[in-house]
Amino acid sequence: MATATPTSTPTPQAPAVNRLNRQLPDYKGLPSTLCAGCGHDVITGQIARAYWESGVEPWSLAKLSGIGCSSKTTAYFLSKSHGFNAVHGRMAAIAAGVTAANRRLALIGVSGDGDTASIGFSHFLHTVRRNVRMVYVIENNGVYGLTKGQFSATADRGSVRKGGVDVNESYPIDCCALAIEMGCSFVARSFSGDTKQLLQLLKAAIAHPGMAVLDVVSPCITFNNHEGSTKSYKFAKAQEDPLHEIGFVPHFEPMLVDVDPGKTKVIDLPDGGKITLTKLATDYDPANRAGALNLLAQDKIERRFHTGLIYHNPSPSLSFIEQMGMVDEPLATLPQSSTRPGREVLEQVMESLS
Ligand SMILES: Cc1ncc(C[n+]2csc(CCOP(=O)(O)OP(=O)(O)O)c2C)c(N)n1
Ligand code: SF4
Ligand SMILES: [Mg+2]
Repeated sequence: MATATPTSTPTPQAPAVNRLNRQLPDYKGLPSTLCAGCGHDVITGQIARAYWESGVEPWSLAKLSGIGCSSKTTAYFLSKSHGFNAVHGRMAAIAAGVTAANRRLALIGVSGDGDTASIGFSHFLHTVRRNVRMVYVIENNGVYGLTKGQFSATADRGSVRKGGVDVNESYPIDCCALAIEMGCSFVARSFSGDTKQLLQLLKAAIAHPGMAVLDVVSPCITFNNHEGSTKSYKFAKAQEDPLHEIGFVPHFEPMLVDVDPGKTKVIDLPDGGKITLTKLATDYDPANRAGALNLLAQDKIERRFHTGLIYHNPSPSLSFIEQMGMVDEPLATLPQSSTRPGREVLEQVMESLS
């Protein structure tokens, strides 16, 4: 005789929430219109998760971008945040304006290797050297994906275009090396196929009190995923060499892991958060600026591809708005008496200049 197995109704699990009692879907955006399998979509998912885990209020954030498949992605995360989609290559300049107008907004900019290293290159460099406080993500696929796969300025010398005919003869621009040269205090490289590392780097970048540049190799599966490309998924997967295993503990969470000082270096951040770097094959010190530049130069020669926190200065220089002496209040909330000084004030200024 068959016996009935007792069944019970499973207890519904409460959805996971962050410290603001918000769920992960609160940090998502519109459905992506990119090609299925595009590396950029993976980065979008990690950006949403990083802000969720960091407990940032969506309305306290502004998302900025330029033009390109990568620049479209700001529509696909944090739909409750502010957003500005600039013309091609001008995202960095807009970011400087946004932070000057309202320093209380946190900023994330998403750009492509074309948007940043070609048409927007001077804006990128000056924004780095002015230390505009923002997370600046470069979704680096070595091509102009949106306009059908021309080589970008980050394409390695000798890379072959889809179809196997065109070979890139120009030297590549390394946005990480240039960012270090321009005084950036947080420079990281990652790969869209390494989601665990990318998430930790994004969270550390969000907590960083200065400009944080993240160059993420993000394969364009439609135009740059073939033999002869050094930004294909297969090449990146084989060549990715993490410098360390990175962890991040935000200021509002206790540090629960036991740290072996021989293996793990803990970096204390000004807000109380911590970055942990656990040694892998070799010792790497991201505080050594010359060492970081040397690593990147060697990578270029040897066609290697190191990922992780490449350079970090725990005491960044004054940010752009601090250098400018901007007031704390958003400019739009200031009274006319502050924004339109009268004739006497202008006369005093002229007098002081004579
Ligand atoms: C002023 C201007 N010049 C050229 C273009 C054409 N254009 C659109 S996107 C793009 C390059 C995009 O490449 P990238 O920034 O690497 O983004 P991806 O599509 O690869 O993610 C170019 C040249 C444009 N939109 N505006
Ligand atoms: S063309 Fe390339 S970069 Fe653009 S969405 Fe498709 S796979 Fe992504
Ligand atoms: Mg590109």
